[in-house]
Amino acid sequence: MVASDKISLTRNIPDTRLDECKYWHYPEDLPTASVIIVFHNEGFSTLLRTVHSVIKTSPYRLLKEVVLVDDFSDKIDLKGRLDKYIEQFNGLVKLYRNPERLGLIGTRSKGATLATGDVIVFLDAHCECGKNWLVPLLARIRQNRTTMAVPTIDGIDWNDFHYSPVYNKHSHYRGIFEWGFLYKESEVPKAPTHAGGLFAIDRNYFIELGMYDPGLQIWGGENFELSFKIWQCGGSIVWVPCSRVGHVYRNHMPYGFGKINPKIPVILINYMRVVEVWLDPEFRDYFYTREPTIRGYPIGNISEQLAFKERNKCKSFKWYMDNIAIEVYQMFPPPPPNIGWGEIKLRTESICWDARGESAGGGPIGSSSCHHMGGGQLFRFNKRGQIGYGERCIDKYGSNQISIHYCPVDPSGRWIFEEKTGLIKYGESGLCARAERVGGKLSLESCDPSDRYQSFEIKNIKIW
Ligand code: UD2
Ligand code: MN
Repeated sequence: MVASDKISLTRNIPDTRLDECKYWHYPEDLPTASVIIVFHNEGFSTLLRTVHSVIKTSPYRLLKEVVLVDDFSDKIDLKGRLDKYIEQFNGLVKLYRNPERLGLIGTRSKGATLATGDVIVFLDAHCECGKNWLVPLLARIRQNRTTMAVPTIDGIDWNDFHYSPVYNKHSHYRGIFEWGFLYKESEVPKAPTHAGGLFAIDRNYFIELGMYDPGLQIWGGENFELSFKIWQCGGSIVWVPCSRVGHVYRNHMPYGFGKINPKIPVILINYMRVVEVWLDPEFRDYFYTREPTIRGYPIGNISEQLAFKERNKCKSFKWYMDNIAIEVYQMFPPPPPNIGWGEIKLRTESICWDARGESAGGGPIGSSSCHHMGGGQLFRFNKRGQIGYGERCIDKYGSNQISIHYCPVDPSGRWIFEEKTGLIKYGESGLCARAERVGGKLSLESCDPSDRYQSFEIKNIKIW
């Protein structure tokens, strides 16, 4: 915010489009747009720079309104000062306030019902729009009202707000996912999913789709819900290279999740709703193999979503995988079943493998007292010898240490779990994992079935 406050609310940003974008012609009779910006405790200057930039870069006759929806912020400058500030826009900028925290997902759906334009365009409250960004999006929707049009996102630096492209200018990208539903991207044509924040869609079409599943809470997963729903039920998503919008990528969550406090992260509950509604059973299993602790968690009523799918004769997830998200199989092959998951614990003592906050490329991991809460002590051991930790994998480090690595594409590894002795062998190297009783050390030593510090069990944990 300190950096943002020093920069003009109406600054110019670089034109990051491909050269050819400057010469494209678009139809005259385009639908009108309502740009919807939902926010919770955003910086005043960042929010208003977004508003100014939308107005400055959009043709007057196509921008019906800018709809701001305040998701129950408590920052003082977002109250009276904001009301006052937007008076200068003479009604073009409308401000609504939630009487309680709805989360970004519910707030966006609410914004859609308040909007009056033909097309709604969602932006985060910390964006800046590039030259002529709106028109190419509207053109795609004019051509096909069941298309969601996604601008290409540039980066705005969190520290100094400098603006730069994040994608290689001459390549095209699209959004995909891995089996834990972490959002990923790959290079190419039509897009299986979208990052979530910035997109344009026909307003009535969005409402016909039931907007977002109202059971999704606060933040996360709504991009997959909407993507799967659109594709499986006959629509499409395109990434539009000539439409560029900058977004401030933050390295932390700047807000809490309000009053709700479930035993598993809200985002995982959201993912589960999406999985249970939109994935066929075999694909659901891939997700739960990757996120095993949450299987069975109560996710509320999804009958409305299932009825929608039925009513609209939406296609299967297999169809979606085979026809739209085709590269997911290659980039993230389905995970083989786990032979075990949970804490990797000494059989005779309460000492567990512990990632201790290390990440891929970091130092060696160790061991510590078992806390049964997952986190750094949650591992998955798959049928093909791979030990997984979140989206990463565990492998040898140096000559006899163990650390976190990026997983190979092929979901297999060198680990062998010997049920009888509890040895965790590193391939045929003759080395086995050994946790020291004190000192938190975890290393690879010569296998010795009589050494009780080499004898492990993989024990399910229950986090809810
Ligand atoms: C990404 C998306 C974001 C959304 C999110 C959740 C991009 C660039 N961003 O993370 O749009 O899809 O994933 O899946 O694709 N907000 C509220 N109420 C809340 C929380 C947030 O109104 O309870 C607002 C917030 O002020 C912001 C918008 O929602 O304007 C998106 O939140 P974010 O910027 O924290 O999400 P982001 O970019 O990390
Ligand atoms: Mn954002």
